Amino acid sequence: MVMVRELRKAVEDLHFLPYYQPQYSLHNGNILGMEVLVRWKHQDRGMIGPGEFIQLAEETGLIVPLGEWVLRTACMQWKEWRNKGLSPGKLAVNVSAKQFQQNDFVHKVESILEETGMDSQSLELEITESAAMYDTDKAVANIHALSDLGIAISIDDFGTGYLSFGYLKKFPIQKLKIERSFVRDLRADSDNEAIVSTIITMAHKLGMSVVAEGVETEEQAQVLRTHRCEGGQGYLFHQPMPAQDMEKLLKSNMNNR
Ligand code: G
Ligand code: G
Ligand code: MN
Ligand code: NA
Repeated sequence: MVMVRELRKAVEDLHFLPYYQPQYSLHNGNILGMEVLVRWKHQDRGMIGPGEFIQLAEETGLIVPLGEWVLRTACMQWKEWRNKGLSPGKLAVNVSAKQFQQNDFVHKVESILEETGMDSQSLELEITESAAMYDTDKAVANIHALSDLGIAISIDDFGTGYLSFGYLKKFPIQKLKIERSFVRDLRADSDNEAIVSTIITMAHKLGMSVVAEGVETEEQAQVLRTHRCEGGQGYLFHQPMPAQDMEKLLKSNMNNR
C-alpha cells in the first residue's frame, strides 16, 4: 500500500496546503466567510485534491493529525488577516467523523483557539450528517460543548444522509449547507427547486441559516435568492484559492466599500 505510506509521510512532513473558498451573501454580495479545503502538495504529482485522499486519511486515522493541522493553520491565518485589519468573516473548517469521535476533540479545539487567538464566535465546524449520527450521545455532548465555547456547527452536504428531523431539533446547529447535487440542475419549477425550497423553509423555521454549495450560475443564485437562502459558495463567485489570493480578495473587498 504505497499510498498509505506516502500519505503517512506527507502528514508527518506537513506536505499540505490550505485553500480557501469564500461564501457570499446572496442578498448583498458581501463575503460572509470562507471554507478551508485542504490540498496535498505532492512532490511528483503536484496538487492533489481532498477527494483523492480524505477517505484514506479517515480509514487510517491520519485525518486526526491532519485535521488538527488544518484547523490550527487556518485559525493562525484568520488571526493574521484580522491583525492586518481585514475582515475574513466566519472561518468554516471540515471535521470528519473520526475526529469528532476523539474523546479529547473539544479540548483540542479549545487549546487551538487559545494558542492562535482565533475568535471562537467566528469559527464554524462543518460536520457531515453521518458524523452527527455516529455514536449519537457523544456527538450531542460534543456539539453542546463546542456550542458553549461559542463555536457554530453546520451540517455539510445536507440532504444526502439520514439525519432525522428529531436530531436537527435536538442539536444546537446554526447552519445547513445544501449539497452540490441539489444545486446543479436548479431551475425554477424543477424537482431540485422543490427540494431546496423545502430545506430552506425547514432550516429557517428551526432557526438555522442556509448556504448552498456548488453555485455555478446566476440562474441558480436567483432561484436560491427567491427562497431566501442566505449564502452561496461556488464557481460563480470563486474557486478555492491559496491564502495569498484570498488575502488579495479580502483587500479589494475592503477598498470597494
Ligand atoms: O476541494 P474538494 O471539493 O475536492 O473537497 C472534497 C471534499 O473533501 C469536500 O467534501 C470536503 O468536505 C472534504 N475536505 C476538504 N478539506 C477537508 C479537511 O480539511 N478535512 C476534512 N475532514 N474534509 C475535508
Ligand atoms: O465540504 P465539501 O465537500 O462540500 O467541499 C466543497 C467542495 O466542492 C470542494 O472540494 C470544492 O473544490 C468543490 N466546489 C466548490 N465550488 C464548486 C462548484 O461551484 N462546482 C463544483 N462542481 N464543485 C465545487
Ligand atoms: Mn464542507
Ligand atoms: Na459539502
